Amino acid sequence: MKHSTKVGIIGAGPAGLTLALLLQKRGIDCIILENRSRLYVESRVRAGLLEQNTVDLIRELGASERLDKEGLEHHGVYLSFNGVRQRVPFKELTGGRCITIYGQQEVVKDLIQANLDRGIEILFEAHAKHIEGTKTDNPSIFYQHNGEEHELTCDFVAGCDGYHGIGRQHLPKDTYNEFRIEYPFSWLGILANVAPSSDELIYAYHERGFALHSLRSETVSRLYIQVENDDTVDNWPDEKVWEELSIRLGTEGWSLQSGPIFEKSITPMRSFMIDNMQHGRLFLAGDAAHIVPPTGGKGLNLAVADIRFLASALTNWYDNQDDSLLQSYSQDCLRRIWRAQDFSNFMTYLFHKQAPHGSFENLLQKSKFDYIRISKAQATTIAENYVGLKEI
Ligand code: FAS
Ligand code: PHB
Repeated sequence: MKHSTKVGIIGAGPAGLTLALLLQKRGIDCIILENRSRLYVESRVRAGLLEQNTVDLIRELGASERLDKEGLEHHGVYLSFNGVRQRVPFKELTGGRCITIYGQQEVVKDLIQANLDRGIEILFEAHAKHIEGTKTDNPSIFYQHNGEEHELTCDFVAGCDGYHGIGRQHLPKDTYNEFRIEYPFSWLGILANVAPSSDELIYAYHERGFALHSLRSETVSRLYIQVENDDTVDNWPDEKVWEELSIRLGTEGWSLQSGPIFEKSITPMRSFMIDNMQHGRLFLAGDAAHIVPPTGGKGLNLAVADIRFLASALTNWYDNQDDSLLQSYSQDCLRRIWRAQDFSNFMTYLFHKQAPHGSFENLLQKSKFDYIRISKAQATTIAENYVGLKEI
């Protein structure tokens, strides 16, 4: 079947779903092609930290009813180094900006429901196979759905299809530079039915390795452990997970509550990006163009930040036949992407075990940690990057 729309969106993750809602709000038709089922994308456990900008956008889109009810607004974060814990009061240091803890799968559920309620077409289990004509005025996405081949012709293609999608593959190699760090460690992430042992997140360096205490609700905790890249969840029975977390997160006068773990997965840590996110009528957004190590809690938030620029650029083109924002799209996004890459890399090197305990490199880590405690300027730097800069 051949059909058409104004903007063809590949991917129903945070990027694709927010783009569709912003376009619909401005009267621009679009269709989302998503290769997984609705159930799959709504149950995929990933991020959990929403920056102020992201919460503001979801509210602006009128899709924040559950988020406002169930999201956990945080005003500070704990940083720990070998059992010494300090708190960074980011609300106080940033003039009131906060983060909200709310699982990415909940965000995706809310955004999908909002898209469907507003009549936006999302084709689930529709696998985009290739894109043609991006240097013409009507590119096409060729996709497979219900065992049949289809063609979606559009004015623009939005590659919101993540790190493993086809969007980035469509960019000619000589149109961008690629930057990459593959870190020598991964994260074992768990979800457990146990009340959080801390009211705010705890990022901890320990000589045995990094650990992060996050949460999802008053009864569900989300925690992470630094593991080797070749480690597997089979090596981590619940008892061992809780014992290791308790050691790495421990501090005087505090104890970690344990409980039944119902989700366990290992995610590699990488920094990745390209310095051009467009080719003709194809525009990339989110993980399709960049990956940050989750230590800064930036992945989902960067995806949404790209979309703000892309939606404005497309609106400007349809409303005023002005392509200036489309031309500057990549450069506009890259300012925030570089900032998020730097902060995520800083937090990753600060909190992960990479050098022998007591080595010069390790003592430099400790010096960075101590500096946050004694310097309001450095604490403010951490705070404003963590909650996300309002403008950049
Ligand atoms: P997404 O990957 O979310 O969405 C892309 C969508 O495109 C997917 O639904 C995919 O099925 C679809 N797609 C791909 N190819 C397609 C094709 N050919 N045709 C049709 N559809 C196609 N970030 C954090 O901040 N904190 C975390 O703790 C964290 N943990 C993560 C754990 C894992 C395992 C992963 C993979 C990522 C994690 N992230 C984390 C990053 C994550 O939250 C991303 O930044 C966020 O999902 C980016 O959103 P999108 O750009 O929309 O990409
Ligand atoms: C999470 O709650 O999943 C989370 C929070 C902060 C991070 C990474 C993940 O930096």
